[in-house]
Amino acid sequence: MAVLEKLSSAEAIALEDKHGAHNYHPLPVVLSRGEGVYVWDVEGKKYYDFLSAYSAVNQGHCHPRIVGAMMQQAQTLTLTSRAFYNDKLGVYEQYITNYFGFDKVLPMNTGAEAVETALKLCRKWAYEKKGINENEAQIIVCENNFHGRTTTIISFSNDENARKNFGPYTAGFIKIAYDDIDALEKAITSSPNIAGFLVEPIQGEAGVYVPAEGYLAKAKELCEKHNVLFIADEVQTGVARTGKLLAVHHENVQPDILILGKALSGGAYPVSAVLANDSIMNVIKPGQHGSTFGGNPVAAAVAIEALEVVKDEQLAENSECLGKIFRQELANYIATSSIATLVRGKGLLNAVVINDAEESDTAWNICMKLAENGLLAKPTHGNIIRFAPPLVMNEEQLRDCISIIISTLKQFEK
Ligand code: IF1
Repeated sequence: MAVLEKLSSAEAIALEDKHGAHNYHPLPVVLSRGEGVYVWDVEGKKYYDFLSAYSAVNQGHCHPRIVGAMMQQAQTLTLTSRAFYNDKLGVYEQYITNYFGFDKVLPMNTGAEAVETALKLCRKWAYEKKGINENEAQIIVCENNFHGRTTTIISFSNDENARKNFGPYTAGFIKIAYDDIDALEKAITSSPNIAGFLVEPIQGEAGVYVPAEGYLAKAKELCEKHNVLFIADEVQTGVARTGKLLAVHHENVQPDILILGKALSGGAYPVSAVLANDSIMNVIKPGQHGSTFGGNPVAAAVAIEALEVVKDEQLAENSECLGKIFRQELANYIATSSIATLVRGKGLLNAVVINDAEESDTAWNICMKLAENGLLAKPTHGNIIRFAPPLVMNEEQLRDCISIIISTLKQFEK
């Protein structure tokens, strides 16, 4: 078989099974093309994409402006490393810092790398600015967090699957309940060694858990009062996904450190970033942190275009508006449903809770049926389905999707 010959779904799956590490359990759908809110499998079946590569493809698949920027830069200069300057990075740095309102950015590639960067930045700030004794800084994190897959990040995960047998673990983290402001106050005041509070404004992997209104604003206030850095992981919630440019904007919060990834490139290229003001970012000096690919000219060109698209196409406003319709329509259905119990979320980051045990395979079976009916979504836990389409969807498409979702759920009513 020629390497580039067209494969059937079964052949593609068999190849991954035989030659790839088994670190994922995908739905058995093999995609070969994407455009806007749609993807097509190798047999030509068309689907609505309701995962958007975990919110990386907010701007829609293969957005022509983003692909255009990428192609143009790829033909001109792809990588210099940071050993030399390039003519795109500074332009991008100016653009993104103005866009999000920070003095400086540190460019990386993946979400996990950006989280690592934020943790290192926070620790260094704690020793050099806050005056914590070396090696004693503590960072507060939340139960059921998801921040990535590195050894340090999984050290403060409480997902056994993500953690077990990957030890020894990195020290220096205190875990508290999410959405519990009293727990945060207690932890912050428990020791003079608290350097930062790392939080997802909405917990994605935990099942699109939206904290109580006011939680983020109060958390920021507590951090300010005790000279602790408020670090927002907006890798998943950022870049218009929740109906605002950033999820923290729902509560008018400006984090001390902002972590972005995924949709920063519209899913075209791995681009992540850590943003902070000078008083924090300037603790990092030459040689103290970096990455071969971080801030490369393709990433810079792609990210500028991806952020421009978000503004020009008013994706935050669209996400806010369509999200309300989605939750309203689903809630109406759920009121009389025995299979679905709850819809929650913000903007176009939503989840439907299925009336079954967390360890059940009901959500998986529903997602298999949704795929059959032309809509791709993925369970998070056995009884929660995440619904996160590209933000370039229009109302007619959304209503079409809602009817697919409801008619599919109806097939599972007892
Ligand atoms: C996978 C979840 C989503 C993230 C937040 C950092 C990262 C992520 C808030 C790391 C990544 C991904 C990774 C993906 C599954 C996915 C995910 F279900 F696990 F939670 F999106 F919902 N911070 N989230 O959500 O970014 O290093 O991956 O670029 O396959 O592991 P990354």
